[in-house]
Amino acid sequence: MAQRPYIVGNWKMNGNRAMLSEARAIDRAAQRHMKTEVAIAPPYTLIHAVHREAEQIAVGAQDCHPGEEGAHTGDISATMLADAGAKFVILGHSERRTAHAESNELVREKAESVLAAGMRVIMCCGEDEKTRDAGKAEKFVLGQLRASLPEFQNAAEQLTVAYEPIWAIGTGKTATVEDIEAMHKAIRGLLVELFGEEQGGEVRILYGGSVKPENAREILGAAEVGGALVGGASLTADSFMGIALAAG
Ligand code: G2H
Repeated sequence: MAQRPYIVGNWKMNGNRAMLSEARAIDRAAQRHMKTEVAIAPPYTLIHAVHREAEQIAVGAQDCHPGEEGAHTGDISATMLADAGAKFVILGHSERRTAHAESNELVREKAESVLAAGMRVIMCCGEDEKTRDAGKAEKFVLGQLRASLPEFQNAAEQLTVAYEPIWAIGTGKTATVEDIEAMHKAIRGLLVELFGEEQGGEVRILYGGSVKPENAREILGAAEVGGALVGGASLTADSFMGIALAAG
């Protein structure tokens, strides 16, 4: 059965309690537009508050520690996030792979802890501009995914992949529809190889990188694009739901 388009807001390090009004507005709008699955990943400090208020949208986190508990000052475990109401965790975002030197192995360990805590994984992947210019984007992205993905009992339900070319993140640049389709098809091939035709064929593959209401229809209409991971344009209900409405 085909899954609904999935539009996920990644608030990154933005948002305070005043932003809860945007989360409420997103939730109300999502109740009126059930054709699209809508979710937001606010900073840790807002997860429980959004969870308490939201009736329709799911709330998730932007990262977690791979361990369950212990002497890890400043870290948050997957079980703590689930306890706060999170239903999914974004992992392997390029901003974490770069600024926190996260390896594929560490990302895979984190994914295992998210699954053990009963949550879903949104696994990010993407190449930098140098890799694309060298014609090695597909090889790089598939290698990154292969090394970052753990085993899944039910990949179609537990896993979402987000393809985010690094050079398109927060820059206003977007990949061409042809580039997006080519990469998403290559990712689909890998998912089918890893998880079989039925499960691998149903995993949603999101596009991320400067998605906004103005370009959403074109991007979301591309082959194998199952939704979007949205940063800057998810910070207001108006622009975020503009994207969700374009999805379905
Ligand atoms: C890519 C995206 C969300 P933005 O990082 O993950 O952010 O839409 O601001 O490019």
